[in-house]
Amino acid sequence: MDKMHNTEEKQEQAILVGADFKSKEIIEESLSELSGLASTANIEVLATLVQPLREHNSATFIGSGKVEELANLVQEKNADLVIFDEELSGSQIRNLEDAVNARVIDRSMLILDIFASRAKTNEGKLQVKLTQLKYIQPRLSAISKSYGRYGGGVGMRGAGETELELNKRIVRDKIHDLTEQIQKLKQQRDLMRKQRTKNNQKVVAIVGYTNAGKSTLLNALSKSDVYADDKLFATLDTTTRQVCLDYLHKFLLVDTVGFINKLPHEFIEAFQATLEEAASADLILHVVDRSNPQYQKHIEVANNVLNKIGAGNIPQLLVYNKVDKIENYQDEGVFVISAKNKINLDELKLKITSMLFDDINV
Ligand SMILES: Nc1nc2c(ncn2[C@@H]2O[C@H](COP(=O)(O)OP(=O)(O)OP(=O)(O)O)[C@@H](O)[C@H]2O)c(=O)[nH]1
Ligand SMILES: [Mg+2]
Repeated sequence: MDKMHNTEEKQEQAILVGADFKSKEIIEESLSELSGLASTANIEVLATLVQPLREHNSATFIGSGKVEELANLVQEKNADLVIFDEELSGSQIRNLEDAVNARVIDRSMLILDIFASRAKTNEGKLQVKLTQLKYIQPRLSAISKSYGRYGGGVGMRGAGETELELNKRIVRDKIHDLTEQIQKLKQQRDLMRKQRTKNNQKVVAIVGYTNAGKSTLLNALSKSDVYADDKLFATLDTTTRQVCLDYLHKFLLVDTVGFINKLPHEFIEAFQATLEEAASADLILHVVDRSNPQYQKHIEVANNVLNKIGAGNIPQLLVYNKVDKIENYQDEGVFVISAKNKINLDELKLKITSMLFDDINV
């Protein structure tokens, strides 16, 4: 049982829907990731529905025949939740709920729900709440109607926790208030960064897809004990540790929140303060779970986010992690490690240091 969630809470049972202009295989791959997100949020997946789209139905996202199929499936399986893998508008949520007679949420709402249960620091919590409220704002009437009908549950935890809070003015005021609080924290971070630059402190940011092994690597390189887990989005708060090659060559290593495909764009706005740690680093250590069949897609997603936050031009060291899980790994000319089994980590430390300091060569 996920200790972050209330154990008294009834486990929700859901049907997942993947509908996109992509091929059936790509939709299914994305649905299997959605399924992983669902189980992270303690949701039982009863069935999945796949529809390669030719056109969007503006009212219900999927076509009317598929809506009927979904409604039947909901009834047959006795599901209480439907999760779409694509972003839905407020009116699509409302129309779909009317048609299928169950609560409807989308991938972003699920991701934000997981974020809400993971954030531990004050800054992390503020940023998650701001992202949620920004996401809810344009969908407010549909979401408050849904709340009135079905009550809370996954997708609603952490943001507007009561029907009363799902009020236009309250949401707007909260967004304003949170933005101000985050701005203050950002100023503190800026100050700390200036101090680091003054002291000529080198900073290395570990970035990558969620579950790549970033926190495990931070722990292994700095011999510390940051929470690492086989769950999506185990880390939502930045942690910084010092790593020393010798007393002259040291750097700060920053762990960051993991990236995922189809991350809501509100995330980047709200997490700006945290992501700036990566955007202002001297080196990006891009960690990849090489044992995941989707690893190339993961690299692409991470690079897209890095570009969006203005970190696209920072020197980057790509490392393939979890090579211990691959039988007969063939050298692909990329630095390979196992953070968990501590393979190649001294070499990695030396490589990083050589990229940061001119007087170290490898
Ligand atoms: N087999 C194997 N497992 C690893 C390796 N590195 C990390 N893991 C496992 O992968 C899972 C995820 O590791 P984390 O360090 O939490 O990953 P993360 O990138 O910080 O994930 P988020 O914070 O959720 O984005 C954990 O169960 C780790 O034990 C490795 O080299 N080999
Ligand atoms: Mg982590």
